[in-house]
Amino acid sequence: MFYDHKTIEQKWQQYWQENETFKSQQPSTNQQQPKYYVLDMFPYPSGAGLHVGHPLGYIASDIYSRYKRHQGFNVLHPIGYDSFGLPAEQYAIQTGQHPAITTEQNINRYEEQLRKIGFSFDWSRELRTSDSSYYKWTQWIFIQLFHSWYNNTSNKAESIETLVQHFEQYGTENLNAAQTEALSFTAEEWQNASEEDKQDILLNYRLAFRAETTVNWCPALGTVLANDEVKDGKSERGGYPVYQKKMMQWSMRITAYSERLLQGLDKLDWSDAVKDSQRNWIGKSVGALVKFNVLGSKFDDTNNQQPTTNNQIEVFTTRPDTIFGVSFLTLAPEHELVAKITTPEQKAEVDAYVEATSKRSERERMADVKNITGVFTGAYAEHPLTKEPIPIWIGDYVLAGYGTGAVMAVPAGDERDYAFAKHFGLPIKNIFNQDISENAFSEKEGFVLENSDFLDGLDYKEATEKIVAKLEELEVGKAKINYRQRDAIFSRQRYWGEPVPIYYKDGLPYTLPVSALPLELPEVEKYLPTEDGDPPLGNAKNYAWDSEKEAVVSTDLIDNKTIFPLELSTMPGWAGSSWYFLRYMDSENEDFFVDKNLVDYWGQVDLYIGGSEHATGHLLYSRFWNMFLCDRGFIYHQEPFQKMINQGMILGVSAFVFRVNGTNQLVSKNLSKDYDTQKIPVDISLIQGNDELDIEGLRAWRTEFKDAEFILEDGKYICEREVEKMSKSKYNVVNPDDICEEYGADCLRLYEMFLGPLEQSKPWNTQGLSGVYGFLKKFYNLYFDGDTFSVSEEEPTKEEYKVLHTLIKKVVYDIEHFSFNTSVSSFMIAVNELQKLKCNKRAILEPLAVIISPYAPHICEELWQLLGHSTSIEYVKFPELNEAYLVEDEIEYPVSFNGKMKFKMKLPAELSPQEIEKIALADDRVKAQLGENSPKKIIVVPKKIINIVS
Ligand code: ANZ
Repeated sequence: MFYDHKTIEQKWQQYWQENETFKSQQPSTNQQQPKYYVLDMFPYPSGAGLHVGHPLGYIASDIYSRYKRHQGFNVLHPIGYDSFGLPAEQYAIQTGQHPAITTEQNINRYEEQLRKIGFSFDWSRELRTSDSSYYKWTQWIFIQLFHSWYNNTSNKAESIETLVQHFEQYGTENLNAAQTEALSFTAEEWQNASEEDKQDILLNYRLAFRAETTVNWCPALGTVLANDEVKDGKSERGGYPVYQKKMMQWSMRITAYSERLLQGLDKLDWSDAVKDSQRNWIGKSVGALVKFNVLGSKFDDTNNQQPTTNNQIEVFTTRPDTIFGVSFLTLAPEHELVAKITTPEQKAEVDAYVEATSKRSERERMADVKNITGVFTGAYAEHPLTKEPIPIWIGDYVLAGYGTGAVMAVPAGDERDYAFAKHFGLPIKNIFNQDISENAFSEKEGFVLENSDFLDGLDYKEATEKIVAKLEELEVGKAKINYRQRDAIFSRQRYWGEPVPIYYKDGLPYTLPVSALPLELPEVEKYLPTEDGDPPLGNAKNYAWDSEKEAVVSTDLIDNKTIFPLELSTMPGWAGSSWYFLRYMDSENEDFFVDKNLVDYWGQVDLYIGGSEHATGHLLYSRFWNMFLCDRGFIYHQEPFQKMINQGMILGVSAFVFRVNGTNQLVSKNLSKDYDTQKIPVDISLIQGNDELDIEGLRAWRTEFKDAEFILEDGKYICEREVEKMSKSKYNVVNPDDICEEYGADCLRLYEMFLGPLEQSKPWNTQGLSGVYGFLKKFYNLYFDGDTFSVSEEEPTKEEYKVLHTLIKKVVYDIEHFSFNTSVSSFMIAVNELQKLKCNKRAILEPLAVIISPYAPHICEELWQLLGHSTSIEYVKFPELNEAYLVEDEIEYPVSFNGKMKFKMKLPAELSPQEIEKIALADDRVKAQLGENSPKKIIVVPKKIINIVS
């Protein structure tokens, strides 16, 4: 029978849509079905549509979802769109087209493509982060963060009200809070403070707060970028230069959660690679803070060379045990004490150096280990233990934003300090405090660190403890844990993002009332920043807050009495994606972001599939917001994603032609080495078999090739091929629509899985599809006799049952271990064997369709219907393994004579050793081997061997 994939697939896609086959059940109290939540990372709907690399993870999660439905779970398998973002905005800047229109078009295209692949999504829960019904709740979460602080004592976020109560009663006494800077005031001072001062103080503790921060400013994009959006000093999108700039920005106090984000990783079933990159990003360092008093310089009349407590340099060190080896101090050029302590002689040099450093980004400074630069300030500090004077330098290898922005330099223990000391001829001390400049570093053994008397005989840990105790006793230092992770900057100077629900009164931020949400994105004439340098929302005519009417009104009406300016920046890309997994549980709720009962029922995402490139962005921010919402009692799980699998990439096979430099000649691959050429990527649709170029096609593809001359080999133009990331910009994408058209979605699904283990990267090869297509035809035809559908009601043979149950065992194991590629080969083996056995028995073919259906759902639905069923195959119980069918009934024994195997003998499996011995001795072949000899001994190992000693 002809396997008409097109008709079959269209028919079932329509059936699923009309019948809402994959809609998850909302739990009701009398029927508590076990749940399973399978989530894909939702896509940004780009204009380029999907290529075959995109669905890889979706196919895997779809197989798993369908398998879980067969097992009786109420599966939540939703889809939506991360639909705010830069490309739509840039397109809007270029064309004036509203980003909402482009986004809508792209989403429609995505949906069409996704439906064609037959995914079992619950489409009724589809969400879009750019819909105001969704971002209303993103704004609501922002408001909750604004009205919360982090109490280090209770170790969780609390309502800002509890902080205000603390201030009312105790001021800052006994307060242990996550904060921008340490403040100190009494209850009375708080009570007497003005409203503005109070608001200003609270900003120091809010989890969403404003502060002056050094940001990655990208003038070409007109916006601030997150660290993970910057690669090598350039914007990831567009490759524009990025500069460091100080700006007032909204930030999220994610650092309050550093330790919990770190500890939580231990319990997650994620890859080590992703966990490690989060650990590195958080960057926990255990060490100490140590204070060094700056010695009054001789130019300071009041305090000639005496220690002064006015100016103290605090350093963070991970190696307090090396304190006797401190040879100098190095401050970051931006350190606030630099201007105060620099001596007049050194001022010019220091100023010039500070100016020069401001032009370099932190990344550049960190990456540049070869170029050692620095300047002496002319000032000295006193060593807290030895009381000796120590020179104070500035150097750009010390970063202003890490630790305290100052280091105690131990050239005998730290490579950068060593290089700095060598470069400037500074002393190098061992930790006896002896100068060892000449032999501090041995090429062979590295650093030479010896213990002082004080530390004699102590190991590193004991020495560290002893020094820290001493510093604490002298009140010049204390133990300290430092995290590299910084607070997350939350403002973007862009149009196409969530408006921040904030207005400004007397320069201070206030949240809009929740009842006024959503604060809709206003219409603007231009999507560029305003002439005054305000973000694009500054162009909006209607974007002011009337606090009496509680409404957005014309910007002209701002009087700063009752009508106030609104925040003009928007939220970053990660806002909407930090909680979408919660919204799917209750996507249509208009009264709350998610109903408590539903979040209780659906709990966590049980399986999350997506790319590992989100390790330190989305996956960290989502954990942070989730923990926060849990702290505030809105949800019940600390961690959003219990298990995660990161799919590998599908690679494209790019094609290249060689243009002879300075000419319009293209030379074929194997002749190109004789010419001076440039390699140019061309569209892979122009390649025929054996890498031959469709020359006329190329001429038509691009005008630059229209009149090109071709230097051929054997009458052909052969292209170079190279495996690289599949991407539209490399002209190597394969569109899944074409594959669905030619081979069908079932074939695409099976083939993508068949390519190799899910987590590995693998190249795409369209030619491989025909093998899988052949399998589908063979499978389909098991159910037909010629053109007639034909299955028999006869009882299957043991052999047929064995094929079926071997398959059940294998596939269950594979799916449960996410080894989807190996299942596909087992399907092929099983279908081949059943074909050989000419099996058309219902008792085999019905379960066979169920087993294959998670992978190739359309064909299996069709067969299921032909088998006489009137409902979808989706909820049929997955066939159960019966091990009895796998037990061998005959064993093939190797028969050995004096240890040498001579022949094999088939015997029933259940015989006893005595019975085996009897049968063996009566066998003619055994008699012939023995000849005249009589056997001395017969060794029978049941189910293994027979050995005859003569
Ligand atoms: C003395 C010392 C001796 C250090 C030694 C290391 C080895 P992590 O692990 O990254 O936390 N440091 C502190 N603040 C710095 C800053 N703002 N910029 C550059 N370096 C800074 O590293 C902490 C160590 O890096 C600290 O411990 C300090 O040098 C340096 F044998 O202090 B150490």
